[in-house]
Amino acid sequence: MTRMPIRLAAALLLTTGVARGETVEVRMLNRGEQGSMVFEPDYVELAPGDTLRFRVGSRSHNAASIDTMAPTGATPFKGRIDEEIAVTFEHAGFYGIKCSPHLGMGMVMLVKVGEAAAPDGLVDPALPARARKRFEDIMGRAGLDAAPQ
Ligand SMILES: [Cu+2]
Repeated sequence: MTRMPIRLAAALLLTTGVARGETVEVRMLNRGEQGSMVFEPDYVELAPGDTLRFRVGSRSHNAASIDTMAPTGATPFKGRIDEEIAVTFEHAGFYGIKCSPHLGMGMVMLVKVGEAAAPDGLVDPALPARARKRFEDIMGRAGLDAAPQ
């Protein structure tokens, strides 16, 4: 998994020609279709090697891994506030992503990479209530079983 500014990532792709996966853009927003403080889209299915590119839709957000919601071997990442990072996902499984300052307001998203079944207890019970609620909403919309605790 890589973590670098967009401009640098683009430059590397141009110079090395290693682009092999798809890139999906996610916007960090104060308000979106699913309410306030959201990633949009908040659920993405990727193939291993695909990249999420986080764009500033509204200011004062970031994108960071939730380290208790990632497959074994995944590399943690954390963008700075208003930093547009590109993250490539190599390991199949489910990844929780948060906005650090707005986790308590439920600003999270879920990523499925490759062929994977949502594990029991996917949603970390230690997360704030509004973050757990949004994960459950996402899983309901995505047709994934809500993980029983
Ligand atoms: Cu935020």
